[in-house]
Amino acid sequence: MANRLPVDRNVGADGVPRWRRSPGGLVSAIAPVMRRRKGTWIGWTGAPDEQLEPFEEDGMSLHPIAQSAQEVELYYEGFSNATLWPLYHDVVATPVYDRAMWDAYVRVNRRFAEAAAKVASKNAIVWVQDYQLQLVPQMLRELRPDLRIGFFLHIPFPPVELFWQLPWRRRILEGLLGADLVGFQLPGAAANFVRLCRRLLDARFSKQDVFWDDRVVRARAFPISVDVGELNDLVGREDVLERAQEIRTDLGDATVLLGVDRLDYTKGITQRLQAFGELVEEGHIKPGQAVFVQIATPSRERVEQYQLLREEIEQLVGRINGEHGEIGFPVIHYLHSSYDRAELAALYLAADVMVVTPLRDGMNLVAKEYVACRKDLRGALVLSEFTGAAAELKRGAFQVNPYDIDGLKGTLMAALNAEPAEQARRMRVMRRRVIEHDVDRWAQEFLSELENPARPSAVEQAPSGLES
Ligand code: GDG
Repeated sequence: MANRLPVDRNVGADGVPRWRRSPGGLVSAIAPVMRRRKGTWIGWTGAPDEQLEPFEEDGMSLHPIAQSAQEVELYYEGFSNATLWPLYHDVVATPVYDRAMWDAYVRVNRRFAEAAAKVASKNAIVWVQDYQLQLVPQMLRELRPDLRIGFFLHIPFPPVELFWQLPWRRRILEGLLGADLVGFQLPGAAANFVRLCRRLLDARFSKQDVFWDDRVVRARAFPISVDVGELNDLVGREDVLERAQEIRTDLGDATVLLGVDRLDYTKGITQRLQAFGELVEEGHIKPGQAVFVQIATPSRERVEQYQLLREEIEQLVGRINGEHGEIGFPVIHYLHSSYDRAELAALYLAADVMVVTPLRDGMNLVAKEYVACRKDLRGALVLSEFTGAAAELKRGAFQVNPYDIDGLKGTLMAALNAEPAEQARRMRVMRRRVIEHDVDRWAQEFLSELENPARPSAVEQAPSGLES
């Protein structure tokens, strides 16, 4: 179960609507797993006021959930993306706390829970995804105590001090505690969750287990990853290799720095463009010698903070190009558009430096995709310390604090100047990690922990290891 189904409807040039896989980390990660396990995906189609029958698409069985236009505004754009999203990302934007938004969140979560209660067979496994559906585990357990329920949070889970702001903090925690297993990207997030259960609900706990309602709720870290096989196939394709070459030629054979992000204020796009702009302004980078390609995939376009961010970034790009570009040589190529996977793979292959500078990010799959695509061992990854991916890739990436613009400039230059041997050494370390821990392994580990808890009965261990 996820807020969105993994497909978007697009109207083709012939006027015929077609489904197309939607962008975003969650879909990239879960779609291959669902296809292989032949499960049913419960989610919203993306269009308001639309009630569709279940259908098959892209090798998956899809079960649509309706949302009214007002629910989209209050539950999705509102509570999910104007309240929880900024709150869980270190409050990098100010969260909105609004009671009507909360009411809609409860209503839509209940609808999802009721749909799953109807669709799931006896003793089925239900895997609930992400911050939009945090109340579903508890609601579903009340309706169907026979189910085994897992929850995975794709974004960071905040520390006690920040979570405490949320007027409905208890309800969210109780919602999550309906699951048997609550998964996070990093151990620190799981620890934040357990600490909150203790502080807010006075729950008993032992290490990463919370004792609640005569059950054990396990909190664990499962760092998500990418479909290495799919990317490997893509970068082995002749047309993708040719396209990568074509991109480089179109960019005047300049050194290519690349950013690929949903247009989101957590991604640190402004900071990286500012740093690059200053390097050009100070003459460290000459127009024509290096170009920055920034793909900014449209996202949450009706949420005000996203509209403001878009204006800010477009002004910045316009200013930098206006001041430093030359005819035929803009210094930044900014593309506010969505691309298919083959084009993304070609871009990754064309990039000398991949620039990933979020202010906070649960994991960041773009960083791992870049690594997975570079079997030629070329290219350098500049990676923010505030991504989940940094925990795994720190030995090979050029790590950076994106708030430190001077540091970012220095790191960009170091990455640009890295010798091929150093690039290869760093890339090899990162590739080993990503190849060994791909998305299949992530899903396997989560699902087998859900199906067969690794430890014997945690309840029996509770008295000895109990902390209060
Ligand atoms: C959330 C968490 C966590 C991007 N543009 C296009 C496109 N993409 C794909 C990328 C990548 C995915 O979208 C973006 O994933 P990220 O992980 O970088 O970021 P979020 O969307 O914020 O994802 C994040 C993730 O969930 C998984 O748990 O890592 O921390 O915030 O796969 O390639 N895909 C296509 N066209 C595009 O234009 N097809």
